Amino acid sequence: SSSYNRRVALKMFQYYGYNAYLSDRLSLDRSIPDLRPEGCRNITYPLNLPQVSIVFIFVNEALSVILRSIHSAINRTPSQLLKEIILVDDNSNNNELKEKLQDFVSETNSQRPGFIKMVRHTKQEGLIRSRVSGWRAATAPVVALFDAHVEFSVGWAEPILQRIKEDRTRIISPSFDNIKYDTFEIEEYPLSAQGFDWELWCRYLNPPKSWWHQGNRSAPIQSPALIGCFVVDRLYFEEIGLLDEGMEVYGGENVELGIRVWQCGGSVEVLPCARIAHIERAHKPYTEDLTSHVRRNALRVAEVWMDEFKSHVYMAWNIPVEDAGIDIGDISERKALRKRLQCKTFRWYLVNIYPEMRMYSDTIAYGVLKNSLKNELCLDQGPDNDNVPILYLCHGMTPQNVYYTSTQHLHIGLLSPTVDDDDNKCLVDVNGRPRLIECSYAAAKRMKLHWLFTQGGSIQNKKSKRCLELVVSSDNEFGYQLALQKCTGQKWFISNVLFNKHQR
Ligand SMILES: [Mn+2]
Repeated sequence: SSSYNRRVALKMFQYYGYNAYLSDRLSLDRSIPDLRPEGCRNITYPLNLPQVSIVFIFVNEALSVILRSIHSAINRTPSQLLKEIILVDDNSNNNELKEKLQDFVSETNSQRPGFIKMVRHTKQEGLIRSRVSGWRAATAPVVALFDAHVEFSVGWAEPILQRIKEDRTRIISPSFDNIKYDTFEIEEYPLSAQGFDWELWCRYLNPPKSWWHQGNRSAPIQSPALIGCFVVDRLYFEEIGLLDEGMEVYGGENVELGIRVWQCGGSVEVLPCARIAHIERAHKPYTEDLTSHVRRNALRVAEVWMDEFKSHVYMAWNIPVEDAGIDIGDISERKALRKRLQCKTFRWYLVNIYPEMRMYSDTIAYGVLKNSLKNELCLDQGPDNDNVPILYLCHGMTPQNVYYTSTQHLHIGLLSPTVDDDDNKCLVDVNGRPRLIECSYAAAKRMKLHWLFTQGGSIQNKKSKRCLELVVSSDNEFGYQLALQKCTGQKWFISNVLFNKHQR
């Protein structure tokens, strides 16, 4: 019955993070729209391009989704260029990935011996070591490392293989479109470079101005980092240090690779003519708490690669730079790698490769901000669409992030990662009321956004002389509300004070 089918479909959705019930009913050989920009279709490529091994990694993925990834790889890669397909099963526990997948592999290999290789982990190693396992099994001169929930667009391989043939130190990402997790329709994404924020979550970026100025939509887009799937010269990948295998589960490895390749003499680019559709799952299958793994991996990147900017990562995660209480594992090998490759500084990388990244070097204190009158309450940005800061029970998540700068600004909430999204909120005295206003706007309008504050002291507006204080309020569920008033000597404490040597 249809209500039975709906229940099955819902269960499958909850398990996989996409509509696997629908996927099981779609053709494995379906075509997807050709979304390449103008100019890509009439490029001719040399006949002697290097061969590629395509690696698909997965854990508890729907069989039909894996098979569609494989079918589309075979259907849309010129057969003389596709040497082999490598499947890395990161210790999945769903049964259809055992016998049924093995049957498919055996049948394919009976016609083309050794064409599909199967690597199975006997314990879960996470996405990062899974990609490296796939690379280890690969034998073609070029390796493409992908998730197993993708569909290749026509002509995806040739432009990538040509760019790598020209220069083996280029690491290439295709341009991504989205396969909608509920309907499996293809959604076109705008052409983008790939970067990250200060927590080191990856994000799409508007391509650099120089690219727009060329006026050629098929030209490679220089990219600060990688979203996660990429194509690389097999031996160069080893020379440059593979991925950081000391990272666990998920996240950060793509950012680390991008930073490392640039700092150590290679480059990263996204090719508009190579397009791949990818399912952005509603949730990921690895673990309940991805965030703690992403954070740990991010701290490894900060400690090995970011020099004096490592504090930015700690600030973004709102944890102390010293004694954060997070075991990031052994990083001595990665530090030795950096030394051996004689890599450039992170400052060089920021200035030359990722100028869109916003620097916060003027931050002198950060964390949650508490008043000694009521220790369990924290300053909080309040409801999203409001500009009124509030007091709320301390939870230490993004809405309670506070940053105090040497320019005497108090930023509340998320730090904008790039210079393009100019939406940092500053605490401002607006007619005697505390308000949150975009810092750049408040500065341009010469509003009262400068505050005098030292640890354990008052927070006093430099111009109005009013202090940010707590006043008793019976309407408020916590018994207090924020006010700007004549200073009575209330004391404020912020979790982390940076002793910045430029400060003195
Ligand atoms: Mn994915």
